[in-house]
This record gives sequence, C-alpha cells and structure tokens, in this order.
Amino acid sequence: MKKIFLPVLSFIVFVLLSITGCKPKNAGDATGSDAASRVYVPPGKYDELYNFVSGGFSGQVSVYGIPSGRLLRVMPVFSVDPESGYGFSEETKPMLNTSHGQVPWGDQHHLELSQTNGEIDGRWLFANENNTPRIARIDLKTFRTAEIIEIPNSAGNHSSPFITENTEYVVAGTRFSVPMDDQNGDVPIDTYKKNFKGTISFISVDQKDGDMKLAFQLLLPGMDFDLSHSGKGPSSGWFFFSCYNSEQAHTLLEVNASKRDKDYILAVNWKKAEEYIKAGKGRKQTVKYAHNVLNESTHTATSTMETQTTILDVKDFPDIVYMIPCPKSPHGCDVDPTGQYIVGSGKLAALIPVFSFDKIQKAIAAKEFDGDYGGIPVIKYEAALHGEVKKPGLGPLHTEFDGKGNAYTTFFISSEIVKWSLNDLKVIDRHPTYYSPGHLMIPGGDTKNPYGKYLIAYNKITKDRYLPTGPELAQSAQLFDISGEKMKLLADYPSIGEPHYAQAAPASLISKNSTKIFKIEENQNAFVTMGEPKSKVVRNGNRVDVYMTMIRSHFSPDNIEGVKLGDDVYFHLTNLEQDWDVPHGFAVKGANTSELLVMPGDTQTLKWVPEVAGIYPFYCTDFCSALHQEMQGYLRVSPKGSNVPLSFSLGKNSDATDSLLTK
Ligand code: RUQ
Ligand code: CUA
Repeated sequence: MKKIFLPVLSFIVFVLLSITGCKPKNAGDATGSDAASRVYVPPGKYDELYNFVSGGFSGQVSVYGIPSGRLLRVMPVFSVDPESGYGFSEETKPMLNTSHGQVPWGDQHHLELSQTNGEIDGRWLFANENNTPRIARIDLKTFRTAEIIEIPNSAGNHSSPFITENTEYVVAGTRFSVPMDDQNGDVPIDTYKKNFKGTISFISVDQKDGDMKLAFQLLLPGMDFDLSHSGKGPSSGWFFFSCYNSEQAHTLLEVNASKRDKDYILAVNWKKAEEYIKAGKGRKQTVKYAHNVLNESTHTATSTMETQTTILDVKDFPDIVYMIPCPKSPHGCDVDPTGQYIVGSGKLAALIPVFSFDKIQKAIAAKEFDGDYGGIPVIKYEAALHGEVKKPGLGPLHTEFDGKGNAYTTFFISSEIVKWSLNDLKVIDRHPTYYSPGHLMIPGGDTKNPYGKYLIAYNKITKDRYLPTGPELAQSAQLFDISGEKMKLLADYPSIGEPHYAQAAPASLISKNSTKIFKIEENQNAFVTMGEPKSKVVRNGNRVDVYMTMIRSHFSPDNIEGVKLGDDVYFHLTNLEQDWDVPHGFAVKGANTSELLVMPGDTQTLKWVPEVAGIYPFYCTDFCSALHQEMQGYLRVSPKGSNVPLSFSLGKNSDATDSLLTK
C-alpha cells in the first residue's frame, strides 16, 4: 500500500507545485501590436459571433459577442434570477422543480448548440447541471430556458449534454457512481465495488419542437464518467466517454484513483443500443424525475413527475460498449471534424493518445481484446491507437479542432495552449495563457465544420491579471487569432461564474431567428389581460387576483383598496407593448421574492402576501420612457375583517380642493 501511495503522492505534489512554477513571464506585453484593431467593434456595429459560455457554479449561461468580448446577456438556467423574476414568478417556478423539490441553483459546466448534419443549426442550446442531475434546452429565438429534464440514476451529471450529429440524442454520463434509484441506497460506502453503479443516459430530442425525453439508460460498472463527444461521419452512431477512477476508490481519490497507469475511453455504439430498445429489450425501472416545459403560448412552465426508465445492462448486451485504455485519469474526450480521431486527455499524462476509429472497428472485428472490465471487452491499447503526441505539455485537459487538420489542447499545469497536427502528431506551436486554462473553444470546434478563425481559452486563475477585488478574482476568457500558423493573443476579459465549456456560432445564424416581441393576440396565459379595459381585481375567498396591464407609462389599475391581511395576492402583469425592447418591470414594497421584468406581449405573475396593514407603493423597475418614474401606484392593505370594499381604479384623481396647490 505504502509503496504505491508515496510515489503517486509525490507526483501530485510536484504537479500542484508546477501550477505556480510554470507561469509564463512577460504577461503584460503578450499581445501583438495589431491586436486592438482585431477585436475592436466600432460603436453601433455588431459582433461577428455569438459566444455562449457556461457559468459553472453560477448556474447561469452568459452570452458574449466575439471578437469584442462584450457581454450581451446572462441567461438564468439553473438559477433563480432577481432581474427577470425567473424562478420567482409563478409562470417560471416549475422550471426549477425536481424530484428533490424546488432546486434554485445548479452547477452548469457544458454547452452544446444543436446540430444538423454535424453543423451548428442555430435552433437550441443545451446545458448540463451536475449537482442535481439535469439537462436544459434554451430556445435561441428567445434566449430563454424552454425545458429542463432531470436524470434519474445519476449523481454529478458531468459528461453532458453532448449531442449526436443530428441532435437525435443528448447524452448524460454520471460522474459519481451510486446505488440505483430503485435500490436501497442505505449501504456502507465501502461496499462501492458491489453496490455502486454508473449510468449513461440517452435523451431523445424531438426534431420539430425540441422536446426532450429520457429514451434509455446504459448500466455500467461503478467508476467516474467525465466527458464525452459523439462520433461524426464514419463514426456517427458511436459516442465516446472518458472514465476515471477505474480503481473504484471511494475515498481520497486524488491518490486512490491515480494508481493505475491507464483508465479508459468508453466507446458506445448507440445505434446498436437504439436497436435493442426498439426491439423491446431492456429492463423497465420505476424512478422519479421531473420534466419541466415552458409553453410558448401560455408563457407558463409546467412540471411533470415521470416514473419510468428503461435500462440496458451492458453486461447482457456486450456489443454495445467497448473500453479503450487511456493513460492517467482522462478528462477531455474529443472527436476531430472528420470523425476519424478520438483524443483522450489524461490529466496526469505526459503524452496525448489519439485513437483511430477505423482501428477501433478492426480491433473489435478481430477481437483484439485485453480481457474485460466488469464484463466490457477492453480493446488493446496499441490496436486502437493512431499515435501519441509526445511531450506536448503538462496536464492536458481539452482539445478542439480548426478543420484544417490541426488540434489545439489546453494544458492546465503548464498553462498553455498547444497546437499540434492530427496528421503527424507533431507540435506546431504553443502559447501561454494567463493562467491555467480548463476548456477551450473554437467556434464549431467540435463539429464537422469548425469556423477556425478564433480560439478562446477559459482560464481558472487570474492572479495579477486584473485589479484586485478582494479575496475573489474573476475567471477569464482569452481570445486568440488562429488563422495563421502561429496563435496570436488578441484580448482577455473577465467572465461570469466559472466558465467550463462554451460554444459559438456566426451571429447571422442566431440573430435571424430572434424574437422581437411576443404577439399579444397569441398570449394564452390563463391570467392574461387583453387590453386596459379588461384589467380588474377579483377576490375569491382569501385569494386576490390582480389582472394588471403595463404600457408607457402607467399600470392599470394603479389604485387598489380592499386587500386584507391574510390574503394571498397574485399580481398578473401583462405588458401590452408591441415594440422591441420595451419591457416593463414590477416591484411592490416588502415583496420577498424579486421584481418581474415583463416582455412585450408577455404575462408574468408575482405572488405577494402582505404582513402589516398600510399603504404599499408599487412601481416599474425598467426605465421605459421619459415618464418611467411616474409609472407607479398604490395598494391599500386593511386589517383582517375590515369592511373596506375591494375596489380598483386608474385616473380617478381626488378633488383638487384639498390639494396643496389651492392653498
Ligand atoms: S470540466 S475544465 Cu467540468 Cu468540462 Cu474540464
Ligand atoms: Cu415602465 Cu418604467
């Protein structure tokens, strides 16, 4: 035990120390002289690309313009948002429902834009959540979260939400192996090897409306599934996952899961698995997971608790999955644009193995196996190997491709990006990053057709790069020009949360579909108010529904009396505007949730429970017109049992005689 422990531990100590040891020098003058003009987007001009960036522990997704690095929007996905009211309004609360109840936060790591024929099509953006395993679909017409599906039998949904080349499936591989949901989970942790299992889930996507459905799950031996990418071209029909902790450790993983020389890349023949499912194979399992959908016409989300999944135990279907040994705790698992090469990045490896899809197929046909792992055939390393990139750097994490035969890999420990050739596996160029990049992204860099002009590195550590902001510093993005032989650093800028993966697409592809307003006549919200004359206040027992409209620059009604303590008040706000970029906001004193920001033609509802009798002002929070500050009103709350009648009005001003003006 001690013999293995010490060398591994000292290697880890060396690795950790190297993080500071390898910091590049002369960080300040690292950009070329023409860099400023390359990223300068003049006022009034649009950026060339949209860049969607994961928020990590912020649970959000941010949208930047490239090359300027201008922040365009932050979209709440797995987080409540006091700005828009997402997760606070009655319409959006169901989006964050799970089998564990309302979960207002998530850990968002990876993004994938939907694809058609292996190319970005601009329809949807998929986002994963690790902690309470979920996948979201964001509608790129509205930049709103349109759907969230929870994943049963999973914990730490990390190798997700990678997609097949026609968006047939979104995958979700569990990071933690755990006892299955229908099993008694109350078992000793040291029974990991016996009781803990891994799953990979395939979520089908409806090609018309994007609706997600848990199609099937693969049951796998217990270990950690980290990242993945789907095959394309010749390898379409396959999916590849990196796995670590094949040691099956359950404590001190930094040591105990770093013992073996190699872990695995898991190759999954999903077309085969799909055939088995279509043939009625697999075990039905009773589980519980939430499926939340935002209805476009009612502007309202509903949450349904689903109860069934179909599981294929790969032990019983041995031609679905194969394992390929991959050195030292692989992290990134990336497939090149031709679909021929699979790159595994071992976090502790001193080389990058590149596997060949053709060779994998030949090895399977010739049964060139090296035993099995939990019943899964292990393909001989050399039989699957295209070749190794030798001495590329320290701590390889992720690889993207430029579509011109080159690969770019981030190195966390040596803090650099290394460009190498897929053809001869020789290093072509290396450039420091500031500091310690995790993911990198080339627009379309994981598709058949990369854009290949820019590369962005997402850095974990920014000590000495920006003005200090207390103990916490922002993570950062660094933009490189990769159009030439050598990489050129153009710009860096702080980012929201902790970005992991990102995606980007030409601006025209996304902006052409952009929704400018919601048509008011198509609004089917149960509490819509179709025009000011229809506004009203209705009492039903101790429930008071306020049907309120907003238009520049007033609410209707703006005077309300007769609300009593003990009432639940629901403000249903309909924005009657039909102009682009004219939201109105709503805030009422003492509300313990958030404001609502209501888009033109939309209806959103705020629940409010007054606790003290008195006068409660409400107002618009979004500077909507010159008279925005006049967009306000009053609500009177009386004690329980008071006989103040329910009344509401707009524009009925009191007689001027007792006004100060006449005195
Ligand atoms: S990870 S920084 Cu959560 Cu994608 Cu590699
Ligand atoms: Cu409406 Cu300000």
